[in-house]
Amino acid sequence: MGVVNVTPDSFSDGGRHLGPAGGLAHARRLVAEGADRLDVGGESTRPGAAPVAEAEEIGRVVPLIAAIRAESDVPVSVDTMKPAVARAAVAAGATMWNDVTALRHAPESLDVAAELGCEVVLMHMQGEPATMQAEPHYDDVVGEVAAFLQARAQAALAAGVARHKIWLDPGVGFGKHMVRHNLPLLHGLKAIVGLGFPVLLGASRKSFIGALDGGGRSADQRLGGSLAAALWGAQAGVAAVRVHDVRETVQALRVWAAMARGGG
Ligand code: HH2
Repeated sequence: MGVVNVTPDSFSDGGRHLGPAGGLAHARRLVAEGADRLDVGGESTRPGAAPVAEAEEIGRVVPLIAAIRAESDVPVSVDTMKPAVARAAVAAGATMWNDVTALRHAPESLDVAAELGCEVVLMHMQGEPATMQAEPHYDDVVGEVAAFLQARAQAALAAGVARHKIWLDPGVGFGKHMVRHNLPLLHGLKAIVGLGFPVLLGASRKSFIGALDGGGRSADQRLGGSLAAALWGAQAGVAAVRVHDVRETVQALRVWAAMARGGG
């Protein structure tokens, strides 16, 4: 899954692909590089990011999704916590709602997801984006994330979301200490895969990679660590990885898969 952020302030690529034209050029590039899906986002979730009004967010993502849809069959997800944005994105051709709040942001989120009939990504986050990195606390990070995701999947099923439309995501970096929480969570990823839903892993360019590499690496200097995390995810059985560097990730996964098969 290639990331297309049409935001001025995303932590890894904010401001680089602004406007439908910039976003479309980036989307085309990611598809040419081998992305099987695109994730279009119009609001940054990084701590301290400015909130975006609903109409503004729709104005950022909908024209881009429509433009991608007009020229490509690549499945598109919309990265939003707002049901109205998800609704507009699905009307424009998105087939997946990627929600970092696991359909908890608005009271109607679960019902809207069921009504839209799209795939949903239910991601774990402790706290709210603005403050989530202040003091995250877990007694057992893998167990707590797994229990949360299991409960959100049950809530989605109870609201009428079809079982085969549900994806889970452990939410690397969302209300988790860079090393103390993200590393045990990644180490225990198989427990999340074992819940029986496809898992999406988003570790690309995240801060724990910089922390493990001496602390001084900016987001676009974290490719090596991002590839290591993608391969770790593949080995643990995740169904997709959400990445910024598609070409390099596709190559790494192809080589890993060939070695895993033992040839061919
Ligand atoms: N990470 C980010 C955003 N959305 N969605 C899922 N399902 N999983 C993730 O790990 C995830 C996500 C953060 O990355 P990015 O989009 O590059 O930054 P920002 O939120 O600042 O736009």
